[in-house]
Amino acid sequence: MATQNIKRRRSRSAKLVVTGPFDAGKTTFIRTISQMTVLSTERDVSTGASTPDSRTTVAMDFGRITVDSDLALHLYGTPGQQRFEFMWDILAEGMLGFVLIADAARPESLAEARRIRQHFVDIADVPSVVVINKADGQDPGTLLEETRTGLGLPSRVPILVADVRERDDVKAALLTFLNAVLDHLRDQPGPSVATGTGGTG
Ligand SMILES: Nc1nc2c(ncn2[C@@H]2O[C@H](COP(=O)(O)OP(=O)(O)O)[C@@H](O)[C@H]2O)c(=O)[nH]1
Ligand SMILES: [Mg+2]
Repeated sequence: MATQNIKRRRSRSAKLVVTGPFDAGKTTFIRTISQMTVLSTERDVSTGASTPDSRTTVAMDFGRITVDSDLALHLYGTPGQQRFEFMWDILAEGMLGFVLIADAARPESLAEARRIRQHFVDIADVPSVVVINKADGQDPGTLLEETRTGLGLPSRVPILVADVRERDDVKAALLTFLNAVLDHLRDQPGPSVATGTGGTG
């Protein structure tokens, strides 16, 4: 049988969590860039007496993008409603990092974005990038400054303005994230000199 080489050629995948406040653009981000049909678990939002007029993700969105022949990014969008917050920890397990989407059309959601960011930072010391969505004509410089301040973002965390409906913008966000991963690896202590202990050969 000539299947051995095929079995050995193992391509890697990495998990990227896409999070942010309700309606910020998480599902759109994943739909814009994913190469496969996005698996979404959206339901109508129940807002008490009013009729449902929008949809929200109740468990997760899942999408996938190939970075090169050896690496695929698996994108997991978090649910927005508080009663599904238990999903955050499940989705965060083993993540390479996360994208936080801020909503420039609703500056009051910044406090919520900050709380969400803190939740993921507490789970793992991983690289992240902040994407400011729905800028729609607002001054980018001001937005970048105010969002960084509002989130209490450390200078090492990159932040950019994007329209997540645009493929090039989402690509730019993912490239910024991957560069942050490289920076993060550079900052880690180098690999210890392995001299055979513990190796299984
Ligand atoms: N004006 C504007 N609307 C956007 C933008 N990105 C997404 N939306 C809209 O915002 C709504 C919520 O987006 P969605 O991706 O479902 O948000 P989620 O709750 O974070 O998953 C949808 O109706 C999108 O079409 C943007 O850049 N500008
Ligand atoms: Mg959603």
